[in-house]
Formats: sequence, structure tokens, C-alpha cells
Amino acid sequence: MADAIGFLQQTEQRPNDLQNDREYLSEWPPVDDRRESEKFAQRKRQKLDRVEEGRQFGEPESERVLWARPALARWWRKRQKATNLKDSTNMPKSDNPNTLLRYVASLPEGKSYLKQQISALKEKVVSHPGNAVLHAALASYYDLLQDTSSALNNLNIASKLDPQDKNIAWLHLKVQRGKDLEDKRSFLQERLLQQPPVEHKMAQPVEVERHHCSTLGAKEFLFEYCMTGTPVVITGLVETMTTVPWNFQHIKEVVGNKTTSLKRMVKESTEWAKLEPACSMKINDFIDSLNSLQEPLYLFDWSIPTHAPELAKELVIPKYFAGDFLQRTAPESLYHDSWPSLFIAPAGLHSDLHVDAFGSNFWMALFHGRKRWTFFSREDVPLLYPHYEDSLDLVFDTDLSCPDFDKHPLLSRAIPLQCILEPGELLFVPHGCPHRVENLEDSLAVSANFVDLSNLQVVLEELEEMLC
Ligand SMILES: O=C(O)CCC(=O)C(=O)O
Ligand SMILES: [Fe+2]
Repeated sequence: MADAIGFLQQTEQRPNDLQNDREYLSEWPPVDDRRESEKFAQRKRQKLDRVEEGRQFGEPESERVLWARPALARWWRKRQKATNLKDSTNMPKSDNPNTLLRYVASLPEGKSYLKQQISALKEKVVSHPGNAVLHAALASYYDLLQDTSSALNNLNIASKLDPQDKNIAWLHLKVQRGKDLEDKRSFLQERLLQQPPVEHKMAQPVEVERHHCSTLGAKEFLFEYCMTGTPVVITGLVETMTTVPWNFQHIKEVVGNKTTSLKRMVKESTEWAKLEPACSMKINDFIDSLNSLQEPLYLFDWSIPTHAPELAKELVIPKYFAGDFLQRTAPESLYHDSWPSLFIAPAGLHSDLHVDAFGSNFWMALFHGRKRWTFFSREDVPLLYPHYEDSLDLVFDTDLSCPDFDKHPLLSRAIPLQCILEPGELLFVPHGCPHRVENLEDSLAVSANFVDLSNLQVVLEELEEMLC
């Protein structure tokens, strides 16, 4: 499922008087540099602006303090203009400000700019130690340099000085989570170093269990799989999930004339599953040209109740998920109409390692094609080197198709689970488990995120923090 932040973006109303301060991100990337086919979602920009707005620090204007992301974007743009630099070789082919900023922050000149700003801000902090915004701004620079400890120190101070400030609280939560992950990884590293060394390769994957629906009751599913966080493939079920058989032809007949937005994979992306918005297309055209597109595109997580009520009527939700708490809320509630959703992908495209948002469980029913799923347990998350970028979604730098064990030595200690989901099979993915999915063939699938007794507490805690 897509990141949960969409909800925050939709509900957020920013006062008009703050909007004038936002040129730095709304012009990023510069319009001329944008791929013609792509308009990066406005929603995302609004979120960036929310978190990282420039803040007025006393008078006069010269004392204005920008947080790190907008400052870095502004600096880079000016620098490119001044020197007429066009870094077209290594710059990620992305319209996502955070993906681009991550790249700029990794360059020696980007790092040195951030360090200069840190020195300047530190001086200001010395003369205004009681100013929460200054401490938080300083933290945002450390955060972008991935110096989590220094960022956290400053945020601890900022939050004490101004516990009501939402931007500070949000950054504090994100950085605290990042620090917790780093601490867990250091702890595991120390413990594992005491054990005999292992070879620099991924462990042999454990095959996911298969269970036929005729011998699996709803209670047994809850206690054996959901409660224990164990993935399972349920067989014999998908054919009972639609009132008429679903295939590409049927989807074209029912919703072919609808236009949908599509995603593409960006290797360097800081987005959830490394999928970024690409373009919009009629479903008919997309299916017809699935393998002949200039670049592979993904119809990903397209809400059936919202966009295709005609298709929703044909779906029968299996007993295992009938108790989904998201369906027991008022119709206008968060996530009430988000799922089930549709997935169509060409062979060869994958969605990268990610964890589904807000602690939700997940199922996917495959109607056509084959998909290779690779999972890890919740406990293995720190071994996969995740970090937080600009949301509460984990970003994994590890490339499982080509692991770099020098950079990520603990990867060899993670235990992958794997299955090749075949047409007619349904997969259950427990909450919190990182997973990566390769489309081995053109695929057509339906999925949903759900909440039951196994994850209710986690979901409530996650949502409360997200909406803080
Ligand atoms: O089928 C896929 O590519 C991944 C689906 C998934 O993991 C998700 O929607 O969360
Ligand atoms: Fe997922």
C-alpha cells in the first residue's frame, strides 16, 4: 500500500500567509528540468513545506532561518544557475524533491554547504539559547547529514523549549525513530561479532508455508498466522473471490476507459518501495502497451471502491479478512474506501523493499502472472539498513538484487522468506515485515491492507503518532 502520509496532506490546511515563503521547494526541481511526462504530486510538495517551512527568527529579514531541505534546494538551484552547471550524468532521473536532495546532500559540495550552515547556526544558538526554532533548524541540517545523534540532541532541547510546535514534534519523532534503529543495529552488530563469521552472501531463503482454504478456518488463520506474524500462501481461494473470472480482458471491459496514474521504479528513490509517480494513462492503453512502453510502469494500489465501484461489486472478500476493522468505521473515515486495490505490472518490474504503513497487515490475491515475494521478519529490520528520509516510512538503501556486504555486512545475518505466488493464490503478509516483490510475468492482482486483533494496538499507536 502507498504511504499513509497522503491522508495528512489532504487534510492539512496551511495558512495563506505562510505560502509566500515556499518558493524554494515549489521551484524544485526547476521547471525546465522536469521530465515532460511527469508532474510531481503537489501533495508531496505541500508536505515538504509543512515540515520544513522557513521560520521567522526575530527581526530583521536577514535573520530568517531556513530548515535544511529548503535551504539546500535553494542553494543548489542558485549554484547551478550561477555556474551554469548541468549535472545530467549522475543526478537521479526523478522529479521527487527528496530523492534529488538526498543526492545533493551526498555530494562533497552539498555536505560542505550543510556543514557551513551548521557552523553559522551554532553561533546563533550560542547567542539565543532559548530559541526552539534555532535548535530545530540546526537539527534538520544534522539530520540531512545523517548525524542522528546530534540531530536528536538539538531536538530534545527544541521540544522542551516549545512542546506545542508541530513541525518540531514531527521532526523529533522521525529522528528519534531513526536513532532507535541505529541503536538496535549497533547492539546486534556487537552481539553478532562475537559469533563465528558467516560468508558474505544472503542466507538461503525459507519457503513460505502453503495452506489450502478448505482446511483453514478463520480462527485458525488469526491465531496461527496473524498473531504469530507468519506469512502464508492460501490456495484454492482466489477462484471464489470474484463473481465472474478476472483477467486483463475483463478489466479492460469494465474499467478500460478510466484514466489512472502510474508509477515507475527509481533506483535512487527515497520514496516508499522506490516507486515514484510517472504519468497518467487510460487503463485500456496501459494494458495494451504493457510490454512496449518506453519504460516499465506500474498500476499500483488503485483503490477499487473509490475508482471502480463496478469492479467492487464483483469482489467477494474472503472470511479471513471479513472482520477488518477498517471496514467497521464510518464511511468517511480514514482508509474506509482505500482497499481492495488493483495492481497491474509488466514482467520485470519490481517494487523495492518496504514495510506497509501504519502497522497494517496485508493480503494479495493473484489473478494472472507470477510474483516472487521476499520477506523478512520484523526482528530483522535493523539488519536491512533502513533509515527515515522525510516521512515515517522506512527507506532501505540495500539492493537485494546486488547486495553490498562491505557496506552492509549485517545483511548476511538476515533470514529471507520467499515464495513465488502463482495465479489463483493469495498471500498474507504480517504487519511490520519488510518485503520486495518482483513481477516474473505480466501480473494482475488485488490486495488490501487490513487491521484485526493481531495488529490493532500497533495500528492505533502508529496512527496516533502520525497524526500528532
Ligand atoms: O505487488 C507488489 O509489487 C507489492 C505490493 C505491496 O507490497 C504493497 O502494496 O504494499
Ligand atoms: Fe507492501
